[in-house]
Amino acid sequence: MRATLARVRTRVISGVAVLVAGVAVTTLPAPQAEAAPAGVLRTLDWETAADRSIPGAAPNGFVKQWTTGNGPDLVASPTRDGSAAARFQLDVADPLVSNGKRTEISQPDNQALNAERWYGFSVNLPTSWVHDTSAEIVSQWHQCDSGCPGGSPPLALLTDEGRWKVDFRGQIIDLGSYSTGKWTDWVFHVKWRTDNSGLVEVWRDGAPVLNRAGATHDGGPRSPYFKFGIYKWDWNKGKPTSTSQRVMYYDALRIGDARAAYDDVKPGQGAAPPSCTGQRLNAAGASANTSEPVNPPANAIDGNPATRWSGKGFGAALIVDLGSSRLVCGTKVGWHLGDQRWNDYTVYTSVDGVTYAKAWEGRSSGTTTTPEAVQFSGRNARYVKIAFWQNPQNDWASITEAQVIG
Ligand SMILES: [Ca+2]
Ligand SMILES: [Ca+2]
Repeated sequence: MRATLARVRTRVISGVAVLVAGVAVTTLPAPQAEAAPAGVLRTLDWETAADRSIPGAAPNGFVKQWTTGNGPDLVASPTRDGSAAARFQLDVADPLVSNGKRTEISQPDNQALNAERWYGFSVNLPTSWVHDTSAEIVSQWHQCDSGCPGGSPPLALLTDEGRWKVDFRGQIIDLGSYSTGKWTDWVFHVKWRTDNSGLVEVWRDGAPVLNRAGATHDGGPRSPYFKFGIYKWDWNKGKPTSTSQRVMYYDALRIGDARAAYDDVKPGQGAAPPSCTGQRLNAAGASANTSEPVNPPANAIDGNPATRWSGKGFGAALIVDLGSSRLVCGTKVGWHLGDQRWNDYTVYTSVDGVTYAKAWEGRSSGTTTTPEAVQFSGRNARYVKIAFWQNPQNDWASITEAQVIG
């Protein structure tokens, strides 16, 4: 019986091109086939072409709750599994969606009464997820909309004051500090009941962190439905906050029913995420904040060691555009007269070309004109900026070739 219930997902042969932010095109590797065990009602790990509907539309079986033009995007890095994950962004200036500041993907309000459900998913809060005086929800279970008591969601996973917290029917349960720049795995097991037969169990990174028996919601003709993404209620009415933007990643969602077990929905079941390859990534273009007209930025990515970009002064910077976000793990930079003088420089990476993070800082050898490799921890980036500070001979940055390494 269990075998007949198992659903084998469609094998997809080719990769799929995805419109990102209405401009850039990301080409992700080909999705792989997966078999879902009995009891797993839905897997959403963005590894099938059918599920790669964002940012335009919600995946099949879900509802869109984001502002057009600023919804969840697909990214190739970081991923919890396979070759894609969802990136959620919410800005303080975003318009209200469903009466709130939110970027969420929601189940429809059609969940069966007294349902038993397993929810497995993984959340990656990047290093930009700094402490804020204002909390935010990253997953929530909302009471049904019609004929229901209303009010706050009976269950929510949130970040507040640098900590993971669960809001269970108005009781805030502190689960300890959160870590950024890594995936955190979550499994929630809920028996949606209004009497003592209810249950909430929660695991973080495989360890049990919460177990509460008793009623799990306040009633109504249906069980609560699941939503995930970013919801920041203090932004609804302009309450004080110390951030203006939140970005996070989400992957490996599995929703199971009473036939499922922990292992059926836990994250980490899919293919391994991409790792650093050491291979050069193709550049789509180059720009700079200052350039000598005869030595333009494009000369630094033309593959010709005899041509160069030159920019004058402390902070002269070359920016290599990869065309789409990729896993970036290093650079190779060749300096004009690099065998005669060293150069101090900093490598920054950026997803959007606006906000940059430092990836590496140091000094070239001064002993070679061959591009010299530097490595840093892999991160998702479309833009790589090489900022020059000084050399011992003059105040010119002169780069013959700038390569970005995956
Ligand atoms: Ca994935
Ligand atoms: Ca060149």
